[in-house]
Amino acid sequence: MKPIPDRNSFLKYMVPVEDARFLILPVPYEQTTSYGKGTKDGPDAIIKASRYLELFDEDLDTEPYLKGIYTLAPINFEKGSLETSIEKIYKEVKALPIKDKFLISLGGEHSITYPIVRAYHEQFHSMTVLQIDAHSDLREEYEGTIYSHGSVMARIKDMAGIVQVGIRSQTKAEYDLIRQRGIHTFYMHTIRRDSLWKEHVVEALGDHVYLTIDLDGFDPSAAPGVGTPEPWGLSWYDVIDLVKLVIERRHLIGSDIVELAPVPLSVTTDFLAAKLAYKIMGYIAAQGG
Ligand SMILES: [Mn+2]
Repeated sequence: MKPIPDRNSFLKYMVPVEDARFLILPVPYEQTTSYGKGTKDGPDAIIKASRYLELFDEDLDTEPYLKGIYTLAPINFEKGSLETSIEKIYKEVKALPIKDKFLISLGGEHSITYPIVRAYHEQFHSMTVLQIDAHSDLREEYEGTIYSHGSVMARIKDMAGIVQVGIRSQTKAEYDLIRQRGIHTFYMHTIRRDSLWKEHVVEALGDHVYLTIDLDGFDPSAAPGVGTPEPWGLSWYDVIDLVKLVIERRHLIGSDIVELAPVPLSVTTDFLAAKLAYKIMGYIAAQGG
């Protein structure tokens, strides 16, 4: 089925949902951000930027959108408790055909990953969550709630294995927890000294991998539009080469891109996030997926 123009969809094209290989789910959720605000505007900014991307991928020599992309309606968060919103994300993702299609969820703050992973865990049972991030997000609770963006991986650690990449900011308690629980954390200070770090990351992954990308894992020069930037992060090619290797060697089952807080008059991060989503689709399409 040839994709038809639709100006509100990712890349300006869509196919009927039954023909789509890829689903895009906007999750404009923001309730617990700590410093910079604006992640609720992230999904819309990514979809807007995506309309200006080239459909052709010169590295892969393909037009991945021909596999079919369907952009879902944004999740609608009415006023309610954190628990109600988290439950809503879980129910919406659980109702999607996540085993047959590849879902990319667009945040929103990082808290959204916990209910999404919960829905995946019910379908796939054994899985590893690969987290690209500057922060460990392993605090038992943060600013009075266990559903904070700063606690998201603490919620996930009892459901799935965790492999963290790009970490360069954490508490002593998080540092100790990583050692107690055998969590694989690839710190930025070791990545920059280890030319084989991507291989080591892949070796730490199980067969089924869910990928969560907090955009602050990137260096702030590449992705300035985040709420809590940290110096010296991953480059564009660090991230996409890792993602490519993971897709070649493991089963990538789903992904999210979170924490975009659009900056007025700068669309750098919006375009990076949109292209990242399209690269993920391209690598999956290149594997025949
Ligand atoms: Mn982070």
